[in-house]
Amino acid sequence: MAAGGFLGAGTVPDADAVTVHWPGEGRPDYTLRISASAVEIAPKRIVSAITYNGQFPGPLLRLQEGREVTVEIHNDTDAPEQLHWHGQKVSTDVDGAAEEGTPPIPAHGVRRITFTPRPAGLRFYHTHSRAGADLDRGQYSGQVGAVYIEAREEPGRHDREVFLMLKEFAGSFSQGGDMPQDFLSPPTKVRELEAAGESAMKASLAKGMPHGYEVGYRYFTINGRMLGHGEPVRVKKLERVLFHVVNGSATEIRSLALPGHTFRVVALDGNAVPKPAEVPVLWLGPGERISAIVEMKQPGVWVLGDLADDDRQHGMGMVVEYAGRKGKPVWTPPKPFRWSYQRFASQHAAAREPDETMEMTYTKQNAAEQGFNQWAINEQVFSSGSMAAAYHLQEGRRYRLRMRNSSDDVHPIHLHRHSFELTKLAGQATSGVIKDTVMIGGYQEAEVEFTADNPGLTLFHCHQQLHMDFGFMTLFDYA
Ligand SMILES: [Cu+2]
Repeated sequence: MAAGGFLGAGTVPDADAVTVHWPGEGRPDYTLRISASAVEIAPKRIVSAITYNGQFPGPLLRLQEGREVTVEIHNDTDAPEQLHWHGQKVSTDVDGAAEEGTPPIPAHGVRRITFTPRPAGLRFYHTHSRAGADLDRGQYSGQVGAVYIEAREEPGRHDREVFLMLKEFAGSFSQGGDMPQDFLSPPTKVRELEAAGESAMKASLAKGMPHGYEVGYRYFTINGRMLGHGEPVRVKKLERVLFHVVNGSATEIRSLALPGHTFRVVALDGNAVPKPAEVPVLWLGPGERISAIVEMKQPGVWVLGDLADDDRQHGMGMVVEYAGRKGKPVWTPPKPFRWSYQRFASQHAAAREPDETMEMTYTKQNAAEQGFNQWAINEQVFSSGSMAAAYHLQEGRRYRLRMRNSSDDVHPIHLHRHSFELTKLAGQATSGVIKDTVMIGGYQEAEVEFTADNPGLTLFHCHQQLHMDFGFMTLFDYA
């Protein structure tokens, strides 16, 4: 495998540093080992988590588009595991979702898979196990790592790359939470969805139900280190740094700002956007990725951090230090700013009308399942006991998903093994932005379109672990 590019401050360790196997002779290209490990997130502050190769984040896998790789996955834990290749167009046998029929990596066992990485860009890998009420399982654990698939020709208008993995540790349950819900643009809500959602919530509370459980965290990290406790990103004036940001959180929406600087967003979920644009703040739901170039033109020592003061003060940030500059890292909050995918979209209308439109309404039943909110798509609560596909695809046809969110929560909606195009957000038509995970705002509508080009069972779910674990999931199959 090619050596993995710049390996400096703030970057995720490259897999080559930890892999003992090399291609050829039937040896895998990469070996990943799932095991319980100690992660030192700050000096003498150690959390225990299930990780890949004893480290957090897992090793950065740099793959080449179209060049087959073999990965051997060992599971040293007591429970079967699934390793999902998020954002890649792979087969169900490899994808890493029990619901699609991917064989598990058995407890204390091993599984070897071979696949052809595609499409190019920033992807990631993570566990796809259900956690339910167990905050040591699923993506609450440390099973997250970045994948970068190099295109045959990489555009090289930056000086270097820095990978950032955003992740919380030490979760606990609370009733009600403080998740940001009001940062998406356009803000237009659908009155009918709001009325239905609010009256369902009122009825539940009137019956004496408490609010459903949410998860809060004690520690916040970027690349496994709390703010101030990792190596700073060391930069030089006028350097152009390409940040590859992955929201590896199980449940949290994250924001990032760097005082005095702007982010030129060049790719969303690893896919180049039609219209790169500069923004002061990045927002990412669980599972989303952003690639953005920052031109370093404000010498100083800065905090690259989350807008939420409490989360940043508990670690969600990283120091950016210019050469020759010393002192306490500076944070200043950016001016109010709303996140809009359309900012990076094409000016042209969609090129092709879909062959079929599928309707979906998302509803929440407050605290309905042992104190957890229960989620439904068109009134169907997914459970792994009833796994028949609810939606049927025909290869080659193009589908529109019309999604209506009848809850006040923002949902990062994820489609496996396919990419989709954003075509309408909160009533506004858009085109050209290709993603695999999209946030739909509270009481909002969104439409995405995709071509059925990868036969086999295809999982679709909200990427918020509490939501997917308590019903917010469905399956597509191919006729
Ligand atoms: Cu959700």
